[in-house]
Formats: sequence, structure tokens, C-alpha cells
Amino acid sequence: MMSPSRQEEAIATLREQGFVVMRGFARPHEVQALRAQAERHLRERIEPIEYEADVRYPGAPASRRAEGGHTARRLLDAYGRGPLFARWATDARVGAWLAACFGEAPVLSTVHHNCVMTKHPAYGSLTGWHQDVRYWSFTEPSLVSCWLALGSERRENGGLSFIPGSHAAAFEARQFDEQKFFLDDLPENAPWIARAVCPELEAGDVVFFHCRTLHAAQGNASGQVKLSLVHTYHPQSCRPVPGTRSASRPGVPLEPAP
Ligand SMILES: O=C(O)CCC(=O)C(=O)O
Repeated sequence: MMSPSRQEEAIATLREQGFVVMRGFARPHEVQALRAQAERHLRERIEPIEYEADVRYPGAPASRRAEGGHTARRLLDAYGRGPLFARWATDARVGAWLAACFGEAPVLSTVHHNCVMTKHPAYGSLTGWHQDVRYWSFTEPSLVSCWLALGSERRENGGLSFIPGSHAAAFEARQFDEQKFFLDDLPENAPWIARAVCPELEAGDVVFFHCRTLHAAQGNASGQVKLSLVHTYHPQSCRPVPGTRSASRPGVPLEPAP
């Protein structure tokens, strides 16, 4: 159980910089079990899977038929992959933390993230600077994602970098390209990008980050596949907009802690 002062401090950090790292948030045996299951689902190619070739970010194969074309990027629908994954997605500690942060009950989105994010040494692509909310449709931009490291994460193996304070900035549309990536060759974006930090994570560490926080990741230059489990939550009063992809599947309200 986290002390109230540690919780308040972490929430203040999330509000101020748009992300916060919580060390050892998941227990070692949970992480080990989640990792083993993720590895099995990858090995057995259990669908639904999004392939690098589908996304075609820099470094990805050109098509599923090209060399490396069956490199997975995301094991989709983590919540639906069995009780172990479902338990983590609705974990009481995650729920309690988010309830304190939102000031109301959190709801798991089953549409956004909700995946095991993989990054393979060969054919794993890099991801440019972006805000996750760019393609999401909710009544308020107040969603928070929970990124659980299932192994070490560093810049060199494709660990996430974040730009502190970017969640609260009033960027203009012209600072982004047509896919809504934050332009890295625009002089006025340079001071923002220069502030980026790449927190080093160990298995069991969690990063909570706001849906407007700019983040990016490089390819994986290590010899090992990087695996992370990512879920997104919204406060109950922040609703997916009817008729949009965000509303295409029901969310899962997190039970209040006993
Ligand atoms: O692992 C990566 O390359 C970045 C993942 C990410 O930020 C995303 O898919 O939204």
C-alpha cells in the first residue's frame, strides 16, 4: 500500500510534467507471469496482432510479404487475452492510484492501447513525437495511460522518451505533420525536443502519462525483444464521443478498492 504522501507527490508530478515513473509498482512474480504469457502469445502468434508492416513507421518492413513482414508491433486486446492480463488491466492499485488522480472512478478503455507493445531488434520501428490523444475522441482530453515495463527499458532498446510540460502546452496545428507527428525540424519545436527525457525502467516499473504528453521512441539496438504492457483509462465523467472509434467498444469501470 502506497503512503498518502507518496501518492500525492506522484500525482503532483504527473500534473506538472505530464508523466511520472513509479518504481516497482508491479510485483516481481506478476511481471514474470505477464512476461511469460506475452512471450507465449508472441511465439504462437495469437491474434489479434498489429504488425510493424501495418504501421510502416521508419524501420518497419514495407509489407507483410516483405522480409520481417511478420514482426509484431502490438499484441492487441490485452484485456481479452485471459484472466492474467485482465487482472493487471483492472488492478486495484492502478485503480486506486487513478481514482486519486482523477478524483473519480477510472474506466479502462478497451479500444486504445490495451496491448502488449513489443519492440524487436530487427524490423522494430521508431516512433516520432506524438500525443496519444491525436486520434482519440473523448469529451475531455483527460485520459492517462499506464505503461508497465516487462523488462529493462533504455533509449538504446527503444525506451520511451517524454517531453516534460508538453501536456499543458497550447501547440498549433502547423507544429505537426499531416499524421500529427510533432515536427522535429521546425525551429520553434527544437527547445521542446531538447527537454526530452528517457527514464530508465526496470521490470515492474510503471510510467503513468497524460494523453497530451509528447513522447517518442527509437528502434531497438539491443539483442532482445522489448515488451511492455500499456493501458489507457479515463475518468467516468469523461465520455467517448458517440459514433467514433473511441466509443466502438464498451470500457471497463474499475472497482473501487475494498
Ligand atoms: O514503442 C514505441 O515505439 C512507441 C509506442 C507509442 O508511443 C505508441 O504507440 O503510441
